[in-house]
Amino acid sequence: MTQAPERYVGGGVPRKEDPALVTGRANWTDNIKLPGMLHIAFLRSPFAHAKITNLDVSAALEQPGVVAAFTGEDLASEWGEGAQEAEQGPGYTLSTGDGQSNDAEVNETKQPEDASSEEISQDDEAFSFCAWNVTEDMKNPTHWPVARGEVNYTGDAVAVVVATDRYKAQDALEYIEVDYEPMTPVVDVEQAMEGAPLVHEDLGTNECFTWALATGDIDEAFDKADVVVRERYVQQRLIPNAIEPRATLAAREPGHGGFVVYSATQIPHIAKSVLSMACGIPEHKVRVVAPDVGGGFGSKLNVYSEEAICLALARRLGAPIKWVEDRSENYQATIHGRGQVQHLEMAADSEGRILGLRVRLLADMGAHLQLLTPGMPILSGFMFPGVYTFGAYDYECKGVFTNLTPTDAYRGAGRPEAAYAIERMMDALAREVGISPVEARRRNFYEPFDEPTDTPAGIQYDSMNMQATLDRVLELADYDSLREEQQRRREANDPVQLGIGFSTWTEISGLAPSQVLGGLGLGGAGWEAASVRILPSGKVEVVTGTSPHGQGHETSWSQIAADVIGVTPDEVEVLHGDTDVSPLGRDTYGSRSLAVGGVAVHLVCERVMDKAKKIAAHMMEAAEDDMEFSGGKFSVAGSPDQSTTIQEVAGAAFMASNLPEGMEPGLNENYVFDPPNFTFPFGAHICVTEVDTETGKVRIRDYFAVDDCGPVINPIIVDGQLHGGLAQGIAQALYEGARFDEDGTLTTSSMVDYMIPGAPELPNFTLDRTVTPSGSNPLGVKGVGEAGTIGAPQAVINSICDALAPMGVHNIDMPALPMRVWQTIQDAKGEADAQGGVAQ
Ligand code: MCN
Repeated sequence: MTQAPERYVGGGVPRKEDPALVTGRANWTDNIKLPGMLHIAFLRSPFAHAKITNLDVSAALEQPGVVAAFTGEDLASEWGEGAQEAEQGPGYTLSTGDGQSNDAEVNETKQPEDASSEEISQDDEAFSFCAWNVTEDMKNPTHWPVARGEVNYTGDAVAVVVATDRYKAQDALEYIEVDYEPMTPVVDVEQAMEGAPLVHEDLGTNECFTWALATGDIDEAFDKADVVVRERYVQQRLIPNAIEPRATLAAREPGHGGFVVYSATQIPHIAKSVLSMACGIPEHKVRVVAPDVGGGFGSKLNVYSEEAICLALARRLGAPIKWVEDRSENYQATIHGRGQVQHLEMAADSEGRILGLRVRLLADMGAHLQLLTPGMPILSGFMFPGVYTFGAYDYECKGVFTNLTPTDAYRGAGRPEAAYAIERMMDALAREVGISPVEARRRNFYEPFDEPTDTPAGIQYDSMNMQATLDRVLELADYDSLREEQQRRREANDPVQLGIGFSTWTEISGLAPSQVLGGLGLGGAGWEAASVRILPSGKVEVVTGTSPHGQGHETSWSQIAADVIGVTPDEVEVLHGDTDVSPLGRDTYGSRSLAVGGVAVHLVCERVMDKAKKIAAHMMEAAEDDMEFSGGKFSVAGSPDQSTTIQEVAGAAFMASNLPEGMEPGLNENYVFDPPNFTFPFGAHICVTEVDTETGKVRIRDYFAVDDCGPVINPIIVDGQLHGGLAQGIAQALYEGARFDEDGTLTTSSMVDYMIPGAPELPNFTLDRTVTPSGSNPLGVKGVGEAGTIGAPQAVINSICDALAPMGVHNIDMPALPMRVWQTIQDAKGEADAQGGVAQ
């Protein structure tokens, strides 16, 4: 036994997860091989919008190693409640071989000769993976896992081939005969709302929903305003790039009577419910396992057609079915993030105090609604007021269908969009009123508070002290000398100008409470569960409902448990990611895991220690109230030499031969925590750029970030989360953006065309923190997983605009690639010339 120090929480405990991850010992979904396993590949639509006039998979069936091939019509009976009756398996003989993928015997699977787009029967159920009904009249088009009759975006699955290995399945796709009748695609949200062709003709509109939120008297605010600022911002679509693409393996569980689905998912618990409904398999017969998952960034906070197809085919063919996405499929058929056109109007007095904010927003849903698609602009809606308090807010968003890849949660999920817009507006306001960006912000901050405080968006922030984070970042950056340097360069007409950009931001994290989420129409609770077992030896097993895929929960939760139980983090094993092992959970997203799941771990450990204390008191023949616990030992107050260790208590609890009268043996407890409010991390960032006015090239010279996520469990992990998050935020500002041509074809369809920055493109980050505890949970913690991504883009763009302000440049759309920056400078020069100005 190692002597435990008093506290591990707050200490830089190295991540337990890393040795396996960096030495090739991780267990990715694609590493899992089951006997008789078959592989599937998808034929995907090259058209953004087309009718399928002919589809024949029979030639593919003749190809070597091909076991079966299916169209959407063939699989129609697999979905929804009635699907059980469709069970046909096993239509395939399992090999008793060595478990390799290409050793199976091939059965003939009879296919219809021509499975083209016939009329979809009236009796067919509507089908969708979407769990967020943001309004009662929201339009939710039927979303078949494999298209039936019509394709709605490039990458829509048209047919699926099953073969003995992945390459044979892929090769056979070429033999599928398919004819399309192209239809005019809708590739732009504004065009979609202006009577463009319809994405789904049966809906009669491209509008998915209108959602509104209003507080205060917005008309009065604008009537009284001395200053009105109006801007239009575009949030370009982003493509999530987890290191591990999606992957799924579904199989019958031997002896279990049910199915197991291994999936590279962030949400095994949610996937279990959704897949059970999608395939009509009773929930208790579906087990979902998330093995090691190579990142997700929100893109694996989803239940995808491909997962449901693997499960349905495992049932239909009686064989394990594996699918591993390739990178081009990832680009086309995994969700995209962002995609908003934002119109903002801000009313302020002559001193720059905000009176009201009006936001009108079009949010690109893409062709179908994925799990949470419509909820993204709703999350934005709560966050546009940012860290500023004012009297009137008027928000309206419209979800809009386009013939593009569906959108959904991508790191930040609705909050980066809002933080970007309000922070760009603050700079616009400062310019209009003639005050500095720092002063414009300070005049509108909340006074520091640590009790729930109403916001213009009708929610309550938990705690905030923006003044302290802003002061600290100004100090860290040596702000005055930066401005002096900027002035020198301006006076010297330096072709490389210095920009100083601010972002003072907050976000909504720690997703719970269930009651609020339910009130917003989300079909899913927000609590989190934890269990603890102190084993007879005193070693500890913690079971969590969170599902880490890079965030280091095994380390953080060990620290939390170790502190309460008085052991070392190495003596704690954290179990997760398997619905049989951790049956209760709401998974990992929305920077919720610590503030809900980590807190549940803390609370369950306290609960088990209450019992341990009773046992220790009984063992020491002392009153429970006199017991003290420190350094892993119970002692009686006033006699510290008389003690019993937690390990001795654990042994006694297990042996159960000397327990207090009527006490249940063992040291095992459960806890489900549903917090009273969200948590609202905040921060102040300064981005220092050097902008080459001759080439448009932007270099981030320094990036200073002072973040506040309440007390920190593990500073190494928090810094890592911030580094990754900042990189993604900077990527949106400077490099990344999905582009489609007018036919709806993705032109940034590979990593060659879609620029993901690496270390050479990124600065050294200078980080610091303030600590303002949250009242939403007993640890006072707030989330940090998305902080950098939410804080960064506006700091970068504000910085570039600041550098170019003397040339009359006030806005640059993201990504600020050199060509775009250069062109913006040329346009500003042209305008200045036209007005007889003196732009340099
Ligand atoms: N933490 C801490 N102290 C705090 C806050 C957090 O020590 N005050 C630690 C936590 O203990 C945890 C980590 O920071 O180990 C992140 O915690 P939290 O902020 O609760 O976020 P989640 O664990 O819920 O992670 C989700 C978040 C999201 S929404 C995305 S997207 C994202 C992210 O995490 N995707 C990631 N970080 C990622 N990191 C990796 N490597 N890969 C992804 O896909």
